[in-house]
Amino acid sequence: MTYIAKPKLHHPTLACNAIGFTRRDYEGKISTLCAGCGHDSISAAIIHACWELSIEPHRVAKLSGIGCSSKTPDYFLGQSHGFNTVHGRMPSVLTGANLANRDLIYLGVSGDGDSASIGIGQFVHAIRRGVNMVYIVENNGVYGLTKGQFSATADQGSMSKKGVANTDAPIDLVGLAMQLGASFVARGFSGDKHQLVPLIKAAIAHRGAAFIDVISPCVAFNNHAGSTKSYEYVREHNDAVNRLDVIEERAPISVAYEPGETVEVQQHDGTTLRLHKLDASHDPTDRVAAMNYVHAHHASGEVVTGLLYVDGDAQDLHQHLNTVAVPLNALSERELSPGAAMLARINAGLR
Ligand SMILES: Cc1ncc(C[n+]2csc(CCOP(=O)(O)OP(=O)(O)O)c2C)c(N)n1
Ligand code: SF4
Ligand SMILES: [Mg+2]
Repeated sequence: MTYIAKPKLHHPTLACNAIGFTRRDYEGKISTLCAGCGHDSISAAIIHACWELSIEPHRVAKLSGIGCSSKTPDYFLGQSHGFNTVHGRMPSVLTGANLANRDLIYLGVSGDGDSASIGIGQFVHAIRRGVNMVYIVENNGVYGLTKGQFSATADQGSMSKKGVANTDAPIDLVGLAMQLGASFVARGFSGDKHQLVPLIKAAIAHRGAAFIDVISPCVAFNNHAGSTKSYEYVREHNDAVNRLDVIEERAPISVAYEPGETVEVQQHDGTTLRLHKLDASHDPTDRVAAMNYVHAHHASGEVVTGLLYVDGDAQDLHQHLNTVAVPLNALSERELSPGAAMLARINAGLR
């Protein structure tokens, strides 16, 4: 495969973040996706979010499966760790990497085929275990890479490019994630960067399983009349429940807001999520209400976007397992093998 190298030089006046990096420093290779593919906009949003958070690229591990969506980690964070797994196996590889080195920021990027079909068992267990990660599904309702077959997230009755209607019931990944115990659940739209960038920033700051379903139109196979994952359909049926600001610990918190219009959620790392409610009926800290809200609006043909549910006090897999604070891959041989006397004591305790 040939790659076109990106020029490394950039304009000297490009803004730098707190650690001296420009946005270009968070880019990857040149994308080979179709022009206009929603997935490229999601890559741009990830780059923007990491730059704004001043994340050191070497602290990020990006993992994916197979699909056009799963190719995208090649197109952002070129200085980060990366692993492209077998189709649908990203969640278990990410879980293992996270257990071995808890100090990295884990970013799982997947598609609706990768996560809702072949990888659904993996998706389900990584979410219910509370793996500390940002799990993004770039959801276009089709298997883009293999030429547009319906995926398991395609709405019943939605039409293929050739005019065939999908007869199967859809899997709603945000509803499933909430039911499974994800502690941060959001839905975005690749065409709405203003909403998506803060969602990604908030998900990175969150400890626990953070899931973002991003509707991402496939311009080649699923962007026509009759598709519920097209740019036009989502723009016309989008119900944005809130707008989000992520206020970092070091920034002063201003309090200029009207009571009743804004909810603030503290996260474990000291960041504050400020949610500007557009619809006062949605409370993102009430999981059952959030599930009902999403299902009721889906039934009336609306795509609910925004931060749907968050638990600011969530615990992650390491806390569940009571692992040591030092990353397991940094433990010395002596710590990993405490000797025959200790083994005899452990064995005695099990008799
Ligand atoms: C084990 C295995 N089965 C099937 C395939 C063929 N395959 C490649 S990508 C893909 C679906 C990708 O769909 P999705 O995850 O939605 O990604 P998109 O291309 O739509 O972004 C399939 C079925 C494969 N690569 N490996
Ligand atoms: S086939 Fe669809 S999903 Fe794949 S790159 Fe093209 S537009 Fe994107
Ligand atoms: Mg897809």
